Amino acid sequence: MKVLDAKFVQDYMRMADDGFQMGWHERNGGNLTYRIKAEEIESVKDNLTETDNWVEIGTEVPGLAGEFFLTTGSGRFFRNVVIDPETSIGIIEVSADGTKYRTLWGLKDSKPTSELPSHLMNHEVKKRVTNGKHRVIYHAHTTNVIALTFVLPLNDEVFTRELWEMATECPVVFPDGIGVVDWMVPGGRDIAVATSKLMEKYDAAIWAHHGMFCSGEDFDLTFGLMHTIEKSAEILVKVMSMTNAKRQTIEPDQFRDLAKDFKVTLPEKFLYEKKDKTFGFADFN
Ligand code: 2HA
Ligand code: ZN
Repeated sequence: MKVLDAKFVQDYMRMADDGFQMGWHERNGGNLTYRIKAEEIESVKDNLTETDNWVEIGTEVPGLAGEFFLTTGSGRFFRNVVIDPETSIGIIEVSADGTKYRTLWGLKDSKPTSELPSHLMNHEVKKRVTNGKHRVIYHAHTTNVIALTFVLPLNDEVFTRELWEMATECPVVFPDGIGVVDWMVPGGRDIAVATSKLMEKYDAAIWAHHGMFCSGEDFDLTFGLMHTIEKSAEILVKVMSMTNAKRQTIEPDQFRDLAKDFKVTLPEKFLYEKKDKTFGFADFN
């Protein structure tokens, strides 16, 4: 089968375009990687080109040795993924020692995303902690989440709790919470290590003043997670624009009731008693 006819490639391109339509991918902002299933790579193997051009990843991911990924290209625009896929995206293979990759299809005049170390280290953690279920890592420049990183204390408890409070579905969609990484230089191993540590316990991590990383089983769930969190952040931005204190909100015991009915476990560290009705300001600084 031609690579572009494969369903996983079609689904990937649709998600990339959806992200662009949401306004999360200005210029070359954001990146998307998918860990390809054995039967999927088999279905397109006649259209892959093997070379000996192995390139350093910039970190080690032995847990992904021999895995194949569909990835956006460095400097490429999400806006162009559906228009010019062979230039904008490509298929890579990770070497047997997990330190290098080679390109097998696409990425014409390009290379994989500049955030490849973060993507692959996140994939390695998620593959391990979900027994291979998670396959998608998505990085987007979500406007409202970024805005919040200028005003909320940069910690997991405040971001999780405040975003949970903004929409009843949130604790059901991301019951484990959200992690936050302080501002760091993007593209390198340090930010990859910090993010992948958070991915041990969360499916979403916020990069202060930059954007968000989400992990999921498939394109729908991963896009849906990004969308839900960013929507909640939009509501929070609107509320904070109207007032410096909530008049009413969802209270800790109400979250506990919700958890029971929806059969999710909500860690108690996010259900702290607040000192006042501000946005975590009085509880954390
Ligand atoms: O260039 O979003 O973080 C794409 C990015 C870097
Ligand atoms: Zn980015």
